[in-house]
Amino acid sequence: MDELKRAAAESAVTLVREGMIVGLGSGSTAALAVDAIGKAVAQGLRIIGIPTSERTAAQARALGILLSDLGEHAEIDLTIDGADEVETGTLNLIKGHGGALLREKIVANASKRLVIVADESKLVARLGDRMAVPVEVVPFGWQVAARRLTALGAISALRQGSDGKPFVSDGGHYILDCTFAQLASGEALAAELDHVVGVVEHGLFISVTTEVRLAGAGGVRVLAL
Ligand code: A5P
Repeated sequence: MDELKRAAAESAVTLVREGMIVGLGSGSTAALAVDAIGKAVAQGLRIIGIPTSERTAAQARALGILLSDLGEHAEIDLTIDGADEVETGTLNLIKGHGGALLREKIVANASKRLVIVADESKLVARLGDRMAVPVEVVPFGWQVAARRLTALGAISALRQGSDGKPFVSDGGHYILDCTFAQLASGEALAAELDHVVGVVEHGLFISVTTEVRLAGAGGVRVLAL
């Protein structure tokens, strides 16, 4: 599995060019892309990275990748990130099982190109087939948001950290992992989640993917609309 992730990640890194502003994704597959960018930087490539999490920022710094932020660079040339699910046909995504969905979505929306790297186990016929939808909520009154999500058909679980306490995102928020018995349309659900008070952001990434580099036994396939 790691070799598939590496193949997808390295294939996407071939798109990185001298002088680019590059969004650096989060999660185990994106981390392999950051490793590969780090190697290229060590060999002289000059790029500026915009990290999507504190963890990725620490990894990138350790590899000598120059970092900046969206205040300095509001437009990103290329972002390479992972996904929890990729929907066949739409290339819509579920992201956020690593807990970085808010910064990932902001960086994705600031990017001219979003290239998703994944092994083929992430490809699904419909979003929600295998994974819950992570929903990031403000800790204050999170139960109110949870009740509204239940009314929308979700079975929600407050994500726990390894210490048994609620997981806290880089932005200081909680995450509710929401399972929907029938998720007819990711797009329609995303529009509903956008209006729940207390929800900061959700892990449905609609119409933002430029291409997916999907690794399987036969090699790396490029999926684009
Ligand atoms: C991080 O918040 C996520 O969106 C990740 O991109 C996603 O969970 C994929 O991670 P893996 O590459 O580790 O499966």
